[in-house]
Amino acid sequence: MERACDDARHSGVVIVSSLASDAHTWNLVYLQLLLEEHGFQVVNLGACVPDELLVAECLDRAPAMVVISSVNGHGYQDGLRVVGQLRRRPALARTRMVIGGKLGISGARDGLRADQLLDAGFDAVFPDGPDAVPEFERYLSHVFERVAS
Ligand code: B12
Repeated sequence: MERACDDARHSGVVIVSSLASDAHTWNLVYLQLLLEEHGFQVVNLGACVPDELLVAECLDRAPAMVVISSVNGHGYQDGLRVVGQLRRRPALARTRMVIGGKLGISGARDGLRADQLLDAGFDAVFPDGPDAVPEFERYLSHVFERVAS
C-alpha cells in the first residue's frame, strides 16, 4: 500500500530501524542485507530504538529513506506515534519513510490498518505476507535509481 509522492532520484544512506518496544533483530538484519543488495548504504539502528534516538539519527544523517520494521505486534501503535514525531521536523517532512513487518496481532486483518499509517505520514506500508518483500523490491526500483550493477 503506497501513498503518492515525488520521484526521488538519489541513493545515499538508508536508515533501518525497529521501534521502541520491539526486541527482534533478524528482521533488521534481513532488511539491511536486502537493501545492500540493491546498492544502498545502510545504517541499522537495531532493536528497541527510543523515539528520540530515531529522530536524532534521521536529523543527523538526512537519509534518502527510513525503513522501519516491527514484528512484535505493536507496530501500528508505535509506528503511528513515531512517524508523527519524525514528520513534525521540517527537515524530515519530505523524507521517504516506509514501515513493514508483523505490525499487529490480527494477521491478515491488520492490513486494513495500513491506511492509518499512510494518513499519519508513512509513504508506504508493507504488512507481513508472501508479497511484502517482492512488493518492497518493486517499490525500491520504482522510486530509486538502482545504484548497484
Ligand atoms: C526469534 C523470536 C523472538 C526472539 C528475538 C531474538 C532476536 N534477537 O531477534 C525473542 C525470544 C527475544 C522474542 C521475543 C518476543 N516475541 Co518473538 N519471535 C521470534 C520468532 C520465533 C522468529 C523471528 C525471526 O527472527 N524471524 C526471522 C526474520 C528474518 O523474519 P521476520 O522477523 O518474520 O521478518 C520478515 C517479515 O516480517 C518481513 N518484514 C519484517 N519487517 C519488514 C519491514 C519491511 C519494510 C518489509 C518490506 C518487510 C518486513 O521481512 C522479513 C523477511 O521475510 C517469531 C516467530 C516466527 N517464526 O516468525 C516470534 C514472534 C515474532 N514473536 C512474537 C512475540 C509475541 C514475542 C514476544 C511479545 C513474546 C513475549 N510474550 O515475551 C516477545 C517480544 C519482545 C519485544 N520486546 O519485542 C510473535 C509476534 C506476534 C505478532 N506480531 O502477531 C511472533 C510472530 C511469534 C508468534 N507466532 O506469536 N521473539
